[in-house]
Amino acid sequence: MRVLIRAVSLVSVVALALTLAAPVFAQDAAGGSSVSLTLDSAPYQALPEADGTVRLAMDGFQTALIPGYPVLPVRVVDVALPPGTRALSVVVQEAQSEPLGENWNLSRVPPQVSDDGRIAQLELTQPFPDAPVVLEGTHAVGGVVFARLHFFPFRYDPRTGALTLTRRVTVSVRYTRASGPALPTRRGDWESLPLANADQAREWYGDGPEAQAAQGYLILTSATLAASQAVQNFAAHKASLGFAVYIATPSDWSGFPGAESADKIRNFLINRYGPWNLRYLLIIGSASTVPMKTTYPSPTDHGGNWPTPTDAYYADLTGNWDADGDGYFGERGEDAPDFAAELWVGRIPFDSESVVGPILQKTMTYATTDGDWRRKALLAMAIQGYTSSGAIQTDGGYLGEEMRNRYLTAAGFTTYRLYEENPPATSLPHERALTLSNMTSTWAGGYGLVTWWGHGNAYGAYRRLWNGSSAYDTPFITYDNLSGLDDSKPSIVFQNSCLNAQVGYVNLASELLKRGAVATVAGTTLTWYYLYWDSYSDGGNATMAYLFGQNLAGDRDTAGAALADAKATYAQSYVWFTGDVQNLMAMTLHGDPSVGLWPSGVTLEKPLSPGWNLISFSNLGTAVPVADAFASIDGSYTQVYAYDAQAPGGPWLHYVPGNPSGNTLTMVDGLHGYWVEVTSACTLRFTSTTAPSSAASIPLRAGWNLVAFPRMSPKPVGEALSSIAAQSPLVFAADAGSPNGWLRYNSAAPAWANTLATLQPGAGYWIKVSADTLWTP
Ligand SMILES: [Ca+2]
Ligand SMILES: [Ca+2]
Ligand SMILES: [Ca+2]
Repeated sequence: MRVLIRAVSLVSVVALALTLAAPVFAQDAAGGSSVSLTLDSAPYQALPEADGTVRLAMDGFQTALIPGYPVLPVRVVDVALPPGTRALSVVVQEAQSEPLGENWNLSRVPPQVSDDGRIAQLELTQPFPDAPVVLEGTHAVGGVVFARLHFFPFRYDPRTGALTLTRRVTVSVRYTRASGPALPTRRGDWESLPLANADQAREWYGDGPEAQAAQGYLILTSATLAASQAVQNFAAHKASLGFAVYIATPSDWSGFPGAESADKIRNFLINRYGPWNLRYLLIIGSASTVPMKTTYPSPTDHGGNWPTPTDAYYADLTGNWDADGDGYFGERGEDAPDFAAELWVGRIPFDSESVVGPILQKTMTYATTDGDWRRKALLAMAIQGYTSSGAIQTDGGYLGEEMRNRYLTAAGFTTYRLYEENPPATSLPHERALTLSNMTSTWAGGYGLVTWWGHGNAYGAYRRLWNGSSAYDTPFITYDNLSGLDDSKPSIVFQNSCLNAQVGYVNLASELLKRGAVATVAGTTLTWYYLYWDSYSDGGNATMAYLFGQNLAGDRDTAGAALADAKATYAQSYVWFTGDVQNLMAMTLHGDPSVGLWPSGVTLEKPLSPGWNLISFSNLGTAVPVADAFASIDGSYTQVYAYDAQAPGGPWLHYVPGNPSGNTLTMVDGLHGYWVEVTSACTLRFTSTTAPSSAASIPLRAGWNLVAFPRMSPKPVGEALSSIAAQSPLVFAADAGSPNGWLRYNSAAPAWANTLATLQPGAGYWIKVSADTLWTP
């Protein structure tokens, strides 16, 4: 043991930064094409652990979380491919490798476990990996196609303990034309992807934004519910908030191809994705009315606790979910389900109007009101298990601490922590003991976000306790304990436990939707966690819970987007075992996917003076028709202008109310500024459900741009422009009270020469920059 520790005291051997060469295209002999790229390793450390093993860590790399395997750094690299293609293979062209000696005693990845006692712990017996770069598969968002590669800078031979470092490797990703029609590409689809060759993606797929139709919101339900007042009212509410709303019933999808209803539904969605500009999908109905798709994460065992019903089948419209054609969908390694989602999906799993109606009513109220309680998070974290001697093995409190310390506090959330106090109690700071009565009485106070980690079944979620000689479970929440929750302050919940949304049973997730929650994520089957989890990067279901909260609270995503993005990230970085595929399939959203912790109906009020006013829709995330945006001043305005230096018919786009055929400006968005002429003093009021993200950016062209200020709080102009300081911005704001009608800010001028101090929500601005750039205020 001593010898090994001495042998690994070398640190930071490699000083190369990770860089990616611009992809080079080459026609290969087989007639296909390829993308070439070069991957570099980074400085690494060999860290001695208390048990005498060493843990390899490489800057900017993560760990390949294969349960039981040695800890080996890996980098996941997503590479854009041209439209209409798929990856065939990865070929190593050139590699620079060096041996690092033998007898390395590497640390192991902890086992992954599930509530039914299954333990995943694999044994590595042959050298791994076969090649330094491995093709994981092809993925797509809409028409945007990318290959996913795994770059392993170390190769390990468990027979001798020999370790080899690949300093640099050049590979080509061979691709070919994909069979079948591709989905349409939407501008903006690829920008959110972590692509290694973003410049190439821009060339193939263009860049945004462009004026587009209203976001499509589709409701799938029974014919009876479709005709009900509750669903009709809800559809009208969504339409009033800017969505293009569609309702479909079995007669709409029954004619589509497919062996079973779920396949017909998915083919219907694929058919409607482009024409309806679909983004949100709300299923209203139980799984017997609108079925889930049953998937089989394990390719070798289609029975036991593996079959997993999922709505993820409707979120991804590009993957080949039964690539091997054996009738078992979603098998890891043999099929190609894709968790880069096209649609953000939620389900209200009830069939009667008397149950659905109040849930929809609650959802509508939630969408258009706000309260400080929504920025409060309740973190209820049980201990998951103990060693045979009664020591804590996995304390769920670490999930609460990671959420709190890494994003909740920074996002302005207050937290309340319920952790385990039964001996051996948690060592982590918390407010109160996790018990059933503390959980219900605390939650009754109203929390925007509730996240728990415990064991579970359809009935409840459970603490695991130690009685001195063995472990036993007791609930901290069940569906018989929800009556005290305040349904006027409904939470968005992540139920990180097994079976809380078990299909075919009354279950905790669906009962929460009736009382206590406006939206909730829960497992339709068993889910998996890693023993000793104490960091968000440790993977398993707790990492998915962490990511969901981060998207919801940190990025202000809607619940549907937060789950889709959490799964996309999880699929990118944390799928190393069959249990991970089961986690991705099992975790399902109940509730309207378009609700978020901030009200989706954010209202902008902007007083206007007679004559010309320069305004913007700072609260608008998705384009809406001009008439809708200015509906509140209908009759008081005569015309609207927008300016786009790149517009083909000249830079000025024009809109006159009641003149539909002659207008070159048809939609307004939250990124442009607008000149509006009004005949009398009035106030523009506009409520948007599609608030822009707190990180929304505006592409600027060299020269003049007429833009929005896409934030709902004022910001000092210097701070707001810091992301484009290198492009020497010059800003003008219309101001009737100023001598020449303008306030000015020139980044190159001394402070005394500038009259514009603050950028304001609802105002429009002229900004001149020296080069094309992206402005993140
Ligand atoms: Ca198979
Ligand atoms: Ca299959
Ligand atoms: Ca997809």
